[in-house]
Amino acid sequence: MDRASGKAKAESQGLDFDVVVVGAGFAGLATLHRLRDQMGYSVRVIEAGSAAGGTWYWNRYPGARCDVESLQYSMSISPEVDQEWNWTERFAAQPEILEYTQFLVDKMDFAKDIEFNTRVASAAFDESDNSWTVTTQGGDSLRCRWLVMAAGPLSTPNLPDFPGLDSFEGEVYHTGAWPKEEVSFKGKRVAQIGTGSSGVQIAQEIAKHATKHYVLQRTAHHIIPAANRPINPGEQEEVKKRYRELRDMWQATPGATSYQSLPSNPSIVPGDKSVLEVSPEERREIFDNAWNYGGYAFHRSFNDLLKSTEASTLANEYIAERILEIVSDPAAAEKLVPKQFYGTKRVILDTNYYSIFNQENVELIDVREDPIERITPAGIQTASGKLYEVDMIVCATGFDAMTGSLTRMDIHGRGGAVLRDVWKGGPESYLGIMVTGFPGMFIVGGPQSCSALANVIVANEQQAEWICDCIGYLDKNGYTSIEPTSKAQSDWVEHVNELADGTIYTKGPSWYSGANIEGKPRTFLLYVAGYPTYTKTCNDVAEKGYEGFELDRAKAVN
Ligand code: NA7
Repeated sequence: MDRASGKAKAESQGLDFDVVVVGAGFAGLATLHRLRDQMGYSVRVIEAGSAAGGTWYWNRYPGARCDVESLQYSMSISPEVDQEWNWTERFAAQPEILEYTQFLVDKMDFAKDIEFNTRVASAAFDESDNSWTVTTQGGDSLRCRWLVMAAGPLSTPNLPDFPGLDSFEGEVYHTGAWPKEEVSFKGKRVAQIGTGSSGVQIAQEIAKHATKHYVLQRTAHHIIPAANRPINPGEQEEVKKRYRELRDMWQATPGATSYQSLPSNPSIVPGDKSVLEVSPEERREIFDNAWNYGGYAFHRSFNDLLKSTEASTLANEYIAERILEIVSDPAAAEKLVPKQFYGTKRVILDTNYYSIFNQENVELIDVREDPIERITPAGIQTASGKLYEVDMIVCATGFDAMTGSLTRMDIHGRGGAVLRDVWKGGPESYLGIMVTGFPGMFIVGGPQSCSALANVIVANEQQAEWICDCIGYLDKNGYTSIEPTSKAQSDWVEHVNELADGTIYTKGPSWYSGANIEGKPRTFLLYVAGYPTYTKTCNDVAEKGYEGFELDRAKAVN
C-alpha cells in the first residue's frame, strides 16, 4: 500500500487516519516510521510537547543524563543517521539526546505528521464500526481504526500531596516537568526532595551553585560509577562500521545493551559466575575492576546479584565500603549506605554524587527518620518541628510509572468501560501490548512488558514493529478489531508475577511494583525474563496467528 492509497483507505471508511499514535518519543517515532514509510498507512501522531523527544523533552533538568551508553542508545531506523550523527560522551546528557532526536525528526521528515502542543484528553472505542475517536484537550476529534498509545512508561510526574505546598512563597519545580526557561540555583537556599536517578543527577548541579542545599533523602538508593568520559577516538568510527552487527549482538543480551560499547574492548568481568562461588579475594578483584570500569559492569559482574539475597548483600557490603571511603562525615556516610537489597530499586549510574556531601553548603536530611510534615510559606517543616527555610523546592519524586500516562486519559473501551477503572485493582495486559476490552488499542511500553528494564529505545522499536506488523496482518486479512482473550491476559499477568517472584526485584518497594505512589495497587509492572525471551514470546504469538487474541472481521468495511 503506498501512502496516498493508505490515506484513501482511511477516508473511504469514513475515518480521518488509519492510525492515531499518542506520543512522539522514540516509541511514537518508531511507530510512525514503520507505518508511514514502510507500510504506507496514514498516521497522525499527537504530542503534548512542542517538539519530539518524550522523556528527553520533559526531563530537561540540569544534570539529566542517560544511563545507557550513547553508542548503544539510538534508533536503528536510519543507516544515514547512524553514520551522520556523532555522540560526544560515553553517557549522553539530555540536551544532546534532544538534539539527536531533532536531527532524526528532520532527516526522516517526521514533523509534518505530528501535531505538537496537543494533549489527548480521551479516546473512545465505537463498537458499531470498530473505530476509535481520539479527542484532544482543545476539543478536536480524530477517528481512526487503530490506536497506538506511545505516551511513555515514565512520563507522568509524581508530585506527592505535601500539605501546604501551595502556600510556599518560593519557586517549586519537578524534575520530570522542568521548564524550558533557565532556572538558576545561584545564591539560593534549595531543598531537593528525592534521591532516585533524577535527584542524584540534579543534586550535583544544585550543589555547585546554591548557598545552602538540603538533600531530603527517604531511601538511600544504590549508586554505581558511570565513569562518564568523552568517547574515545576511533571508538565511534568502529561502531559506525559495524552498527548492524553490533545492534544484533546487543539485542541478544537480557537488557538489549552490553556494558561494553564494543565486543573488542577487554571483557573486565566474568559475568557468568555466582558471587557466592568465588573467594573473597577474587570477589574483591572483580568488583574493583567493574567499579573502576564504570557503567553497568558492576551490575553484570556476577550472574546472581539480582537473584539471591545473599549475593545482593555482598554487593551492598562492597558499595558501603566505597561510600565510607568517599564521604568524610561518618554520620552522613552511614545514612547514604543503602539498607535495602541491591537491585530492589533501580540501580543508579553516576559519578560524583557522594562527594557533594563533603561540601560545606550541602546537608543530608533523613526524612525517613524525621518525615516531611508540611510545607510552609518559608520552607519545609518536618515531624520534629524543624523548619528548613528555603527559596526553592525541587521535587525529584519520580513518576506514576508504567500506567500513569494511560490512566490520566479517559480511555473508554468496549461497553464504555474506562481503563482507569478496569485497572483499579492493578493493571493487566497481554504481552504489555493490549488490554482485554480495549480492541484495536495497542500500547508501546505498557505494564507487563520488558520496556523499562531493557535499553528502552530498542524495546520501543521491537514493540512498535510488532504492533505495526500486527496491524498489517489484520488489514490484509480483513479484520477490523483485535483484543486479547481474558484467559491469555490473566495467564500473562500470572507469568509476569511468577517470573518477578524469583528475583530480587520483589524484595522491597519500588516504582517497579507501584509502591512509590500512595494508594496505587501493588503489582509487578515489568517482565523480567529479558529482552530476547520477551521478543521471542511476542514473535511466537504472531507466528501462531496471534495466539491468545480474538480477531474480528464482523464489521469489516471493505
Ligand atoms: P524515583 O527513582 O522514583 O525516585 C524518587 C525519589 O523521590 C525517591 O528517592 C523517593 O523516595 C523520593 N520520594 C517520593 N515521594 C516522596 C515523599 N513523599 N517524601 C520524600 N521522598 C519522596 O524517580 P526518578 O525520577 O529519580 O527516577 C525514575 C526513573 O527514571 C529511574 O528509575 C530511571 O529509570 C529513569 P523512596 O525511594 O520512595 O523512599
